Amino acid sequence: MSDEEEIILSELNDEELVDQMFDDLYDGLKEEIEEGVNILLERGWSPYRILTEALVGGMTIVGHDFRDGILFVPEVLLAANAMKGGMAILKPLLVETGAPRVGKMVIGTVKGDIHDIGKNLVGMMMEGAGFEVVDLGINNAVESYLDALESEQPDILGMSALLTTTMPYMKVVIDTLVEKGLRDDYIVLVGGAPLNEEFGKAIGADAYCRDAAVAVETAKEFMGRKHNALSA
Ligand code: B1M
Repeated sequence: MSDEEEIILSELNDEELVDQMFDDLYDGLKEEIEEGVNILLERGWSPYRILTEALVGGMTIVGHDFRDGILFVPEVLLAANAMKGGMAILKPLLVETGAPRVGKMVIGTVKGDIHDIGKNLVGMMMEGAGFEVVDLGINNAVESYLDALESEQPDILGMSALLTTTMPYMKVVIDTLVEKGLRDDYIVLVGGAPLNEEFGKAIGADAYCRDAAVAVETAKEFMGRKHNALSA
């Protein structure tokens, strides 16, 4: 195909379209990503499938090339912006309107860390599962979490970190909760690419969540336990 030949997304089959979306995400083409998401929706793909297979799949490729020094921060920012365009279309579809509230979560990315795509995804999926979500955004110091816990009175505190240099800050937050005698008032869930189960245990979190779907399942499980304990 010559460079001048325009690709008509709607003429591609599903597999070709997803491959093209990987390329468009890589190139930071927000409008094309939005169009691709809409086409897949029209073809009956579930919002969750589009999110995981087309968007997260594409972002994984971006991540590899970022790691390998093929892509740099400006390009990755463009890719992130394109991904957010797609996520914005999916968000209302993942959020079941009128679903009974199963719990409330405050979530934020920790101090020193500005990665927010994964956190946003977790927030969206939690809302979709009927949780009320208060998003504190990025770069949260311990005070920001404490203020939100006091004003919002959530069931769950969620923390996200994408850097090996920022993940230890989660322990600072949990230790502060312990010092203030507040630790047992909340279910603390942590997540982010560099974390693992062992780390979650070591810092005193209730659970490490590998991805957004696991975060939802874990949150539901802990809410079930909380309700059982209260009604016992
Ligand atoms: Co950054 N970055 N970045 N970056 N970036 C990573 C994380 C990195 C792994 C890339 C690499 O080298 N391969 C690397 C970290 C290395 C390390 O520490 N081990 C890295 C680096 C080094 C950096 C900078 C230091 C680069 C620089 O400036 N030299 C810098 C740091 C800035 C800072 O934070 N202070 C930086 C900057 C950026 C951008 C701003 C360009 C951009 C962020 C844009 C944004 O978020 N708005 C960016 C991006 C996009 C990435 C990669 C490519 C993609 C992250 C992402 O969005 N993934 C990333 C490489 C990678 O992870 N593959 C990388 C998609 C997302 C859906 O997955 O975030 O893992 P993830 O979330 C998942 C799960 O982890 C989990 O569920 C989510 C959904 O399934 N989860 C939770 C996440 N949070 C949770 C919270 C929960 C539960 C589950 O609470 C209950």
